[in-house]
Amino acid sequence: VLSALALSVCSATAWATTVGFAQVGSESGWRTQFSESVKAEAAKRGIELKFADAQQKQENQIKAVRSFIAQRVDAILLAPVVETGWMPVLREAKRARIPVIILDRNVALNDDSLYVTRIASDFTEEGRIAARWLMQQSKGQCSIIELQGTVGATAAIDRAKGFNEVLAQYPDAKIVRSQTAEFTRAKGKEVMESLLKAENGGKGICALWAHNDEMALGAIQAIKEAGLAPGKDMWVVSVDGVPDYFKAMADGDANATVELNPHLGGPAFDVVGKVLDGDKAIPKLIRTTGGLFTQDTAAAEYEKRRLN
Ligand code: GYE
Repeated sequence: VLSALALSVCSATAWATTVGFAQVGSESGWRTQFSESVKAEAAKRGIELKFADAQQKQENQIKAVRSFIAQRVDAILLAPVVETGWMPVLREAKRARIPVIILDRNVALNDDSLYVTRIASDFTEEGRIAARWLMQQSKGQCSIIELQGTVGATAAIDRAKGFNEVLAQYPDAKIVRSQTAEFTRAKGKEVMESLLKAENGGKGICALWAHNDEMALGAIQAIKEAGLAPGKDMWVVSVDGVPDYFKAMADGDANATVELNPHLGGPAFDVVGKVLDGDKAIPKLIRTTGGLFTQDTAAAEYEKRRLN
């Protein structure tokens, strides 16, 4: 009996997995859903999660990763704020033999042995989808205000790239103002206010293209306060598909969004399990996908999503 007890205590310890998660922050509804997905999935699988919110600052994330290494976690999940500057700390993780899994935005490295895999959507394609939709609606004639995401973040770089790639085929469509609003609702409102002022109150503007729903939701307020009707006087298109934005579409204040899957917890811990089991055949990129949503299905989609 004693030895059976000792054995079970022993194996319980051997099985407990500790994972550190260095998250960007809580700048958007999408990000919050993503954090919740990781927390819920860890709890479900009996994994001990150390969660660090970097408040959109890379220096905080680097500190978090260093502290995970010092605590000798079994694996690290990193959702990086920006692409550059990760080499030193990822080398430290490798030296400590702690596998790192990149979630969402990318890291710029010239040594891909520093991470196991990246689980992410194709941000360039999201930009293309948004632009194709807008060019169809506006018949290729459109003066656009762009609200960019965080400077240096893959989601901002690639969404702009994809959007501009499509726009380049339409000589009568152009981005007349573009500025970062850091992926937040408050900044989205503030920046949109100033861009509308700079554009004669927004009268000649055909569309708002925002790199995420959160900024679009802030900008919608600014458009209203400028005396225009968002979704009617001005097309509003963005990315993420958060419940609040479905509500805005159902209310007629926004027109379209490209959905981004926030449920990264399951796939992330699947990879953690595989890598700790010694699986060497994990692909370097695991894609999540999403599609375009518009006003016609918004009310029903909102009902489905608001409780999740
Ligand atoms: O679209 C936005 C956010 O990195 C793709 O980050 C992500 C973006 C997402 O906070 O809402």
